[in-house]
Amino acid sequence: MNKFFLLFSFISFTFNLLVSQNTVLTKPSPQQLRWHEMQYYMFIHFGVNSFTNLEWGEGAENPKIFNPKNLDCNQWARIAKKAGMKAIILTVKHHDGFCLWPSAYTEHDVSNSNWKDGKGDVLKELSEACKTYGLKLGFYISPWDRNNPIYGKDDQAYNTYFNNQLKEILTQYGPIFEVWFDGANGDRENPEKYQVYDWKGFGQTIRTLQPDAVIFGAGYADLRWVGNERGVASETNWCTFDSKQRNPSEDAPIPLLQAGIKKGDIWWPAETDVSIRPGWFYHPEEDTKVKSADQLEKIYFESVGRNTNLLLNIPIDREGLVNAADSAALIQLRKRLDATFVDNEISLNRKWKMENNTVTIELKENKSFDVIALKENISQGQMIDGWKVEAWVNNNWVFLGEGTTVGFQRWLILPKTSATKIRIRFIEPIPVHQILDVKLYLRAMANPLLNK
Ligand code: FUL
Repeated sequence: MNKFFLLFSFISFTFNLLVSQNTVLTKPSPQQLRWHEMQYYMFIHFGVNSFTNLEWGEGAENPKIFNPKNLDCNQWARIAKKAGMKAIILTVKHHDGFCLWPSAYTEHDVSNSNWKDGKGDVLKELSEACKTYGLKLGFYISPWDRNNPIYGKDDQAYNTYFNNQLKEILTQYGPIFEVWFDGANGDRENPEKYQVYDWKGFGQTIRTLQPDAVIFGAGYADLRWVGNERGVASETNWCTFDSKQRNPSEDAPIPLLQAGIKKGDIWWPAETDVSIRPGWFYHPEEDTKVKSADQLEKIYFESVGRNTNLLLNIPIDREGLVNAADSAALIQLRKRLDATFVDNEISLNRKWKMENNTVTIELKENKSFDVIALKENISQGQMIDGWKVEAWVNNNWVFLGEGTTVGFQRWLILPKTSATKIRIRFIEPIPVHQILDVKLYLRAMANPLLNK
């Protein structure tokens, strides 16, 4: 009787533990899960600033100055595709309020520019180019608008204006995968221009008209900012966050944006954004300041390899084209990544088991490697909090490196090692099915910025 009771208690305790572990874990929405797969896509900053050499336009620019005589969105999309990117996000309206599509709600747009005698629509041309090249399309739209005279004077009227513009873009250009809300606002401290946004209303418009889209940044977003514009995600990076720390109108504290919050009650993963040049918009004097393949590879490792997606900005020049220096750097990066992650993958025996929180993996033959890539089954939530890698060398387990979180994907650079077996020791118990994938690679090209 006693034994049965003990056995029963043990089974019910284990069952409850499993159920509670499973139910407390916050999980991504299907839209977020699809977004995690995107990994790498192009940001494009383009507008009146491209012609005035400014980063933040004042809103008083004459729309006529916008005249990219050789604009070719197919060139942008062709380069993005060749670079291995999955999508393009265009700044359809930056802080200056100038719209790259002909909006029925303002005169401050392409229809009053000299480009194509006011008959052009950049967003339309880009949406067609993206379709041709099999890329997804997203847009950046700045809520802060320095052109619109009612901004900050009549909250409701401006919110209606902004909402109407969202409706135009969300209904006339096909599927949108991401809406990017910029939190920047140079008038935040100016009581004359203090605008209270209707974040709930904007969110509803997006959910209703494009239910598959994810929202970045401000408002009730699906994705959080990574906390810097340098292209570096934190080594410890939880996809979860505490809903009480997410304020729709203000950035959460930077350290929290960087690391996320373990076992938070909302899935709010980080997206990394950075420009290939010092500025976001095109400035001719920056043609010689395009990031090198070494710098870009470091950024890629520290974003895509640290559980975020990389949104890499390529400014469009005054002709309406991606500059040759930028496209050359993008293609060099692609070649380098493929040489490592396509050509230099080390085959592993896939029948691995978890014993004592440790997974041991045999290599199909003795091979050299210097990168380990782990993936976690995030459809069930994020759990892994610490791990160490060891290799079987000269009949001994030799420590190679360690990490904290994994999430969708984590790459760790290791000392170059030849071995027939590796093992990963997890600090906290995790079910074996939480580890989705383990891969080893040998980096094809030396990069002084990436060596430990
Ligand atoms: C910032 C903006 O102020 C910059 O101009 C740029 O658009 C960047 C991506 O976001 O908040």
